[in-house]
Amino acid sequence: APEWLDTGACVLRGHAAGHAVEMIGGIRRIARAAPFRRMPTPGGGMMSVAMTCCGAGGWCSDADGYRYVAHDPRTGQPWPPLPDMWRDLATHVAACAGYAGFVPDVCLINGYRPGARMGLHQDRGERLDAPVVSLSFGLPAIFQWGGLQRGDPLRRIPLLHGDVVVWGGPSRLVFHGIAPLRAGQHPVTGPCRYNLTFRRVW
Ligand code: MD5
Ligand code: FE
Repeated sequence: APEWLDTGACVLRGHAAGHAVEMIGGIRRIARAAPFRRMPTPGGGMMSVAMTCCGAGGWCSDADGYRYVAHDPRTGQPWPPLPDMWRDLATHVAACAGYAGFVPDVCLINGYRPGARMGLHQDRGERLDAPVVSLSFGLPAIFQWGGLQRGDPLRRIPLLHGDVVVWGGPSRLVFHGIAPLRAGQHPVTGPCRYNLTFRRVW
């Protein structure tokens, strides 16, 4: 049953847990073709989260800014394909949250090690008329959920192995982030957390 965070945004607790082993295998296969990398930020810093992508494009950050690109700048190759089973799972969980007909074309894969965090931001480089679907695997994290203004108060929501978050509609542009990951060991992922976000870019 969806747990509503706000209009348009919900958590489906544990909905992806049964797919974890297969999805972690898929992440390892994708990472052999398009390795996880930490990217520079336009502000001159370095992201603590390591990322890779699959599908029609991937998200890149450098001194010039953020954008989606159709080829992996590290290899010059197209990003690995988005597995059909991943696309179907994202379509299914989006429908569970009331977003029928969501078909993602890009999946961003974030790899967190202890201490890695994601600062408060909005995701606005994609189609804003489509929701985003997030799947979490491995170590738990504290998701920071704000409002439409950067200064709005934050709610701290634990995201555990197998949890799914879907947000769209009036919640699509909320500011959000991930607090620094606490060290630990998870039976499926070891010392890491993985987050997959499914998006419609084109
Ligand atoms: C993560 N990822 O767990 C986080 C949060 C990202 C990102 O924020 O952009 O890759 S996943 C839950 C989430 C993601 C994006 C937007 C919203 C929630 N939201 O608007 O609430 O690696
Ligand atoms: Fe985000």
